[in-house]
Amino acid sequence: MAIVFESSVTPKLKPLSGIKVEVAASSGCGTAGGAGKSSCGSSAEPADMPPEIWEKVKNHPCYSEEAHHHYARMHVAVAPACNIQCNYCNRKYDCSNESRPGVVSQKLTPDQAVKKVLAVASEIPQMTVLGIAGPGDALANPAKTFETFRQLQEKAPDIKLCLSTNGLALPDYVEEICKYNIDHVTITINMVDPDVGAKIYPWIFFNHKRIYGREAAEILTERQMLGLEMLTQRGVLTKVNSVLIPGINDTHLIEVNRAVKARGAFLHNIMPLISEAEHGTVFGLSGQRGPSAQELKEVQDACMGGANLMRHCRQCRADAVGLLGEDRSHEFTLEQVDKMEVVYDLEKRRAYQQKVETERAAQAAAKQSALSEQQADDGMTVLVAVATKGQGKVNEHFGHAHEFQIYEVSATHAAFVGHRRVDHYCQGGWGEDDVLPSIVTAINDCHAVLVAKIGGCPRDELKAAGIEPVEKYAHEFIEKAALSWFADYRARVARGEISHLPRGDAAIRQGAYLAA
Ligand code: CLF
Ligand code: SF4
Repeated sequence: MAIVFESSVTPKLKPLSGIKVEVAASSGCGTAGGAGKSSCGSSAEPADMPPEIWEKVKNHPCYSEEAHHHYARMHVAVAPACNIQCNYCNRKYDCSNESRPGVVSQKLTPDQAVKKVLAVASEIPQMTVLGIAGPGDALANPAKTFETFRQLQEKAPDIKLCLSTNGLALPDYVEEICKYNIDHVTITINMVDPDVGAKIYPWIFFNHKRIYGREAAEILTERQMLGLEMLTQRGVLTKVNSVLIPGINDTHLIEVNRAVKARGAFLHNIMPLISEAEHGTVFGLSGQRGPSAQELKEVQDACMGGANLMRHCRQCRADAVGLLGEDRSHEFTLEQVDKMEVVYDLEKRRAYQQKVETERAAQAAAKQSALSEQQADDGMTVLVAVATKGQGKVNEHFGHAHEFQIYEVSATHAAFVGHRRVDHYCQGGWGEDDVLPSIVTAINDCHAVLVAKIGGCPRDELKAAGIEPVEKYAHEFIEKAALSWFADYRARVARGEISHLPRGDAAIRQGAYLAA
């Protein structure tokens, strides 16, 4: 398995261009797919949507931000072929619409895939969703994709089935999708204007022939919109993924957001382009850059009020296993699965998930309590970085974090707005000083970093960079910790002990990260 591993972030930050904000029309929450209420987003709660929709999203880690701290997904790589070409894809690797370029998966037959799913489900009871997301396009490989789903529907009835596609073949398979109770479908839609599309897609393969340029993009967008409409009419929760490509579709994504919302998309996931030259993609080789953290956030914020936004995507690999921020695929290779004794115990899985629900309720209550203790809102909003390894808690050592979760905090809210991947600072007992600048760059837009523990050296460097390291809230729920820190921070500002200063931009890490 060839994996490209970046050793450092190259911070190339530029001033923000100032995207014009156009708020898309809203028709109220609880319409098709629960879309419409600007505040619900992927951090929605039961009160934000009809019960039958909540049932579908509550333990899906991609469709619910809150769930992604507790529940895991897995992908099986049964779909190698693809019917289009994206300029950010190199076919030596997996489909970059749902996974990072530079990652290659072990391809499986449907029988091998089903065996692997049952093995993972017996080992990881919080694994609730099985997705087919490549390594090519799920619907360019319909026989393998649907055979896998057919078997799983029978053998693992409690696992939600999820499918990701570029949408070209989607209208032809909507009935099949419904037949196997596939309740969650993702379509990657990067444009609704063929002139923009021609810059992203050199060709498609449609009706037995290869079609190029604008004509290809025109057919693709028509098929994507038709497929989306057909799915939402049938009550399938449909998410749209868009790759943000600066200078090509950045401002255009606001129009995409409006178009997909109008067709009933449940969620819109705007992801940063990853385009390192070593991935050998057209964009990588031509020097097309990805967005900075603030550029990504600006586009996402500009889309608020349109389709609900997902901001917690990890651009995971086509054979990913585990929580979104972790990757346990290396524990479940075919060789290892063959040696495992698999017992699919439905009751045990349910009992475990019940415990998770109790913990989630405690987390929500802690957040409400911390919000009720805030002083009056004075408009101050900050970002804080959090080191966590799951369960919705500040429970990771600074030096062990391979990502930081970013929360936006004010007197009225504490919400997940993104994540930043980093290299481990701690390398087997000592701190890797070369790594520290890249971590600072990754969380440079944050006022504080909440950790379970941190050593003296990184603490001093973070302080020097204007980022406050905070251990005080170790093992507390994240939102409560962030709100408590924020209340304390505001109090110190009010007493004149510190000054509240604006922060700068941050860099989004390029390249794939290695499984632990
Ligand atoms: Fe997989 Fe996609 Fe289903 Fe999730 S991933 S098929 S909806 S179960 Fe999730 Fe991974 Fe982002 Fe995809 S974090 S790349 S959005
Ligand atoms: Fe590559 Fe996926 Fe695009 Fe196909 S749809 S070209 S596999 S990124």
